[in-house]
Amino acid sequence: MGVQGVYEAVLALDRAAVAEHVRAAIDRGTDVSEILNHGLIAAMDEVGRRFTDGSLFVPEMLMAARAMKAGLDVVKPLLIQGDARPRGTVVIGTVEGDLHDIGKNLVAMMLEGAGFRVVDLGVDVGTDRFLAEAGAHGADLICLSALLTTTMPAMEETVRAVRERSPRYRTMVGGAPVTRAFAERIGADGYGEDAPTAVTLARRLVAA
Ligand code: B1M
Repeated sequence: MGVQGVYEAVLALDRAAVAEHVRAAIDRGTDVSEILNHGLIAAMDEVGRRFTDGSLFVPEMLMAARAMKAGLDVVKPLLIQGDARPRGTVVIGTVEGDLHDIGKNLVAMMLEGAGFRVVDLGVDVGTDRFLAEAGAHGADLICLSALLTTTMPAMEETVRAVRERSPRYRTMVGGAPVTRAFAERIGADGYGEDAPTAVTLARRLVAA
């Protein structure tokens, strides 16, 4: 079954089976990025397609998210066992009005694995909280995730406020509806297309 089993277990909304298939794939030596991209993330894309065409509803989307999280919990130790040198402090959160956190959690795990100290503020985080926590933790970088087109303005507002009120912090943005062009237009310092890209970019932004 392999990665296909992971994919199918997410679509079956079966948390225990997802964890089991991910564990089995790891034991067989399957690359973690293969498990993520072709198993877990591909399944969530299919969930999104089914939601759009009306064959699946919010409760199922939530169950799929829980199933995906069960899989992420299994791969997490592999994602964070990398580089132990402290590279800087990152404050990360999903922007105000937005409750999606799977992609943000994945980015946070990979940043941690790359040696960053990560302060995860969770979801529905407003501008003032981003700034207060960045100050309290001596952050180098503020990372903002948005999954809804309707919360992209909140991202824009936070990035603008950081530039105006605390320009010493770098900002990185990402999430499914966010594009490089949008990131540039709102004045973010970087755009992470996916979690590995976000890590490469965070290294560059913190070193700059
Ligand atoms: Co929602 N939802 N959802 N949802 N949901 C989407 C985003 C949607 C595209 C589904 C669809 O219609 N096809 C759609 C948005 C449409 C739009 O904006 N135009 C949508 C909608 C409409 C909604 C509601 C409004 C539904 C409703 O209530 N009627 C509602 C909104 C609630 C709210 O936030 N206020 C809602 C609710 C939910 C659930 C709570 C049920 C659940 C979230 C559970 C959770 O996160 N804990 C959910 C889910 C699961 C999804 C889909 C199916 C999957 C998202 C996901 O986890 N993907 C999603 C469809 C889809 O995206 N295909 C959908 C996997 C994850 C690994 O990918 O988050 O993109 P992603 O992260 C990637 C990259 O984007 C990037 O790296 C990650 C790894 O590669 N990345 C960054 C992300 N953040 C980054 C930050 C960075 C850098 C890279 O730097 C800082």
